[in-house]
Amino acid sequence: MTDVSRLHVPAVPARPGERPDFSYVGLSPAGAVDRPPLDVPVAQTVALAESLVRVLDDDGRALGPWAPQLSADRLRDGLRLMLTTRLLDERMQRMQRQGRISFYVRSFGEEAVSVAAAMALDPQDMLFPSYRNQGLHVVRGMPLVDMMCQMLSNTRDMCRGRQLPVLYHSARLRLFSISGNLATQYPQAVGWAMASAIRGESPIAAAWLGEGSTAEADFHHALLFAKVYRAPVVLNVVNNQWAISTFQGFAGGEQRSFAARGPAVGIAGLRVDGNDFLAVYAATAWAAERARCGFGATLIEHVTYRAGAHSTSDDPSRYRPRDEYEHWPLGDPVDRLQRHLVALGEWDEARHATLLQQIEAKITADWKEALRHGALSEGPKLDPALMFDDVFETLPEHLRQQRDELAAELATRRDERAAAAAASDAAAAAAAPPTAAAPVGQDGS
Ligand SMILES: Cc1ncc(C[n+]2csc(CCOP(=O)(O)OP(=O)(O)O)c2C)c(N)n1
Ligand SMILES: [Mg+2]
Repeated sequence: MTDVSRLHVPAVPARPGERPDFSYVGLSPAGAVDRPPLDVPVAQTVALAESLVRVLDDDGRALGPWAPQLSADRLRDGLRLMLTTRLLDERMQRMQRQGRISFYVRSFGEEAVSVAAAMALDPQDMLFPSYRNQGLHVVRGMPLVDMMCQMLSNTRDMCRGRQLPVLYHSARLRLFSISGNLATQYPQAVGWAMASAIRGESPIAAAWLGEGSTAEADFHHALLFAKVYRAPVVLNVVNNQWAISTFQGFAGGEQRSFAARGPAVGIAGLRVDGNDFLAVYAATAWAAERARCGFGATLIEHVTYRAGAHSTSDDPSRYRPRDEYEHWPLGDPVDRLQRHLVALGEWDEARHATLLQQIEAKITADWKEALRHGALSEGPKLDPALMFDDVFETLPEHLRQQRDELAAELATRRDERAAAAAASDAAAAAAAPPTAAAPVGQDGS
């Protein structure tokens, strides 16, 4: 008999030292899920939201109705962009450990979620990323130097030192500024999409958040507005199984998928293998086309795994088995696309090794260039007075006072430094041995 007075607490599948257990992840074989027409009634997407759209099988073959028709060049682009994202990620993680940048968030293991989606969308579409979507910026062509300068908070930082590392933006590339406050990008994306529809324009919006962030009220408000106004938006939930140390079951992932929340409120839902480049590409293209045709929003759940720590401030060995990623049933997104290209006869080990070398060399050169604009402990520094700019058209009196006080303080410090430098120069000159022009003894001493 069930004890109704007992509170249900979702069980974590495995803690440190225990055997990883992913039996809770519902899988479908590659190619098994139907691809409905774009005008499919929302209620008929319930099954799609509970199954798993997969294209690539374990042998690297592309199967079934979702397999997108992509040229070998396009597939190689996808591989190059995912590898660029991954190697940048590895380098920045190391730079944080060396104390060169203050903080970093990796997207390791989740590269396909961002890279394939950005490639499937139109360059005019407006993207509202989370902090774990580096691949979106890489695909849109944000210079790696710009991303690095943002992480260094240096003189070329687009955020002028006002944001945590990884919260980049680019109005030109249509990449909305990333907020550290979870889920704010969802209502912003829906509002942007509504505005695009009101103006009769074709660009759509796309937003990403983690499964843990679906607990935020912003997620629910956004879904309601998107449903009511059939906003042209693609809403992505990246289910990487963890929200810092909190397992996806606590975010509501038990029994029903996150994608099922779409049809629950009247939005099409799709659950997709997030480590399958081709499946993410096809699902995004389908949802984008639906939105552009006026059939409304789609909620896509990308099933993936956060292969690294939450951030450089986290130690996952405290709360999950160390070898969990090795047991993840959906494999590694980069390996899987590579295997597909090899199976097609369009890639080999030698080309792969050359590509890795080229990307590493570019990252090294870009990092050197970024450092010229300043680092945490050396090089040019941002002017602290910048903190008063860009918020108010006319600076309020109390802030004007603070700015003046800061200017006076900085001037005093500059004078003190100059005086100290002059004093030390004079002391050095006094202690210096006589020059060749005045050898010892020649002046009578
Ligand atoms: C409104 C808000 N609440 C809490 C936090 C602290 N916080 C930062 S990231 C995070 C976990 C988010 O997990 P998830 O949404 O699954 O995204 P993931 O990090 O896995 O990509 C939390 C709780 C925050 N930044 N903002
Ligand atoms: Mg998560």
